[in-house]
Amino acid sequence: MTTQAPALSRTKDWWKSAVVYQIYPRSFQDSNGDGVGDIPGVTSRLDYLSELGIDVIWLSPVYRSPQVDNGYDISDYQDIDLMFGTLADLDELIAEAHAHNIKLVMDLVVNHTSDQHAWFQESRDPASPKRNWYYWRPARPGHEPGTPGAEPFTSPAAFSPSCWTFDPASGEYYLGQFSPAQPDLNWNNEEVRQAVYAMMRWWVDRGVDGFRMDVINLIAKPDFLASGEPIDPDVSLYSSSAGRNRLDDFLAEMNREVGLDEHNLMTVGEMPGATVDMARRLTDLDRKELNMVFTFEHVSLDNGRYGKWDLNPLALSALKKNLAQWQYGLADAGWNSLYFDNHDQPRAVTNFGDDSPEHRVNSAKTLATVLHLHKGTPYIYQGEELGMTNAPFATIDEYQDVESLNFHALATKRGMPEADIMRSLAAKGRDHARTPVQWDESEQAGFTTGTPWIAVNPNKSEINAQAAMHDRNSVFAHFQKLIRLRHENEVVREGRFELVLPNHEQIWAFLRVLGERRMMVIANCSSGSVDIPQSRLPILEGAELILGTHKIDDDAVLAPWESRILELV
Ligand code: TEU
Repeated sequence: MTTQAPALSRTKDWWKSAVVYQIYPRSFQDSNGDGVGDIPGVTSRLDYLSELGIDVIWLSPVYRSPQVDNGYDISDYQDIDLMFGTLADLDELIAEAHAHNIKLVMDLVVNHTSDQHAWFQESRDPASPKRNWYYWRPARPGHEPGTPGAEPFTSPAAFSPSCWTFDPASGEYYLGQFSPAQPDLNWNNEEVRQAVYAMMRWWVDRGVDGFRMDVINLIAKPDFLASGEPIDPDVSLYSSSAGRNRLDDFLAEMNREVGLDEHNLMTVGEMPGATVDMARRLTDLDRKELNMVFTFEHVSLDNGRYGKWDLNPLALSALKKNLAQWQYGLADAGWNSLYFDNHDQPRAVTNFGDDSPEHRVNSAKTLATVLHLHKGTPYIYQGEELGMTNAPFATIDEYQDVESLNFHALATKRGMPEADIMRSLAAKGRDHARTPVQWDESEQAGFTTGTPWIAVNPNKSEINAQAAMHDRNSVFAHFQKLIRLRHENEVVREGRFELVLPNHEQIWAFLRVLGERRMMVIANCSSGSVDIPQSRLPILEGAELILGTHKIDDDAVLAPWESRILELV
């Protein structure tokens, strides 16, 4: 028997005033000394999260998994991986979180399963009724199955050279857009959809408050795949959008069948490639599909033509205009999610700020100020509230992530110099977000009594939660104030957004307007001081300072990484 978690009341649109905190469990807190974070570890830190003031936890996957992609390869959706604990531990987490007035949102990874999932194992038999639960295709005509170049067509996967993997037992290939250990489910098959909805209802009954949906736009495949017709070997997975419009049908059906809207559950769809128009449509509440979308646009602005590893400089004007475009696009219908950081991204303070000892604290605070004063639902990624930085990994042995290792192997094969590969990894590797949360200055930063699965960042001596909680000027203290401000101030929640000084390359400034009330954020996103171009701004005289990062010496000048939130009169 399991203990049912007491439900927290969920009013309509409650998530519009909420701040979400993402937990990547394997790196959050270990409770049993095996070096891997776990669910009891999360439960033990709920007081800390209450102190921070967040409303919702989004828990990255804790389901049964071979851990090829750290849990984003699920072999059983209705059980917990032993490394993270048990279902009883999860029930306790839900109950305890609710007792702390914190809701809990599960990660839903249903574009693909693990290749170890029972569904896929059955599907490998061509005679199985589950054969059509995945995408199985014969070799390219005229080619010997399993030989180089015999894949049905050529498209790379995110974490391996090809999205097709040959299965010798049945002589055919299966599709996996991430790694061969993550075969894509066939959403055109009604049985697949109903199995997923049943699983989601089971979690809703267990007391969870919503779902973060992994790469959910990818469930809608182009027609040439969906139809089962012979495939033109010259197509690429991304060459056709026909058929992808079934996404709306799938999401509306899921909403109805699981009762997402009916139970006021929170939903956020992660969508690589989503545009503003698409997000507005999918998050228009009248359509009853999703509440929010995670866009990739603002975190891809510095991608070169070969993708994320191809490093390019990022202009502040490009970043703020991109966020503004989403603010304008979703002003009247739909809703934004706001993030700089997650488990796939480099640390925000390193990527967008200045993580040198001189500027780290102020740049972490100012980035947070800017993000949290936009309209939408802000997401904090574990450690962001401490201003944690990228790791100083210098050799490939220190990296663990399947994406990084695949990039290293491919780039080495193509002849890219090791130093260049390491520079890309140092800037963009996903492991930077995955080093253990720094709780204190002890050897393993209070994360584990054992050997951590990935090295602790040595800067835990300066950057840790214990120190931050005793420092009134810490990044943590600033996040507390920003969260409180959102809870208490309706202009922050509801105000219309307006970007000012769009082309300024140091200052990020914008207005939030609600009725007669006007707030202005003015932030120096550079490591040098800058004059405020007063003549090009609304009148600041007499404005009340709601929250600032610095003691103000000169009204007309912003210190490096100084930001001010003002209420205009
Ligand atoms: O990420 C989707 C996604 O597009 C990323 O994998 C992205 O391609 C990559 O991180 C950018 O370099 C989601 C999860 O957030 C990620 O952790 C998983 O690995 C992935 O899906 C597969 O489930």
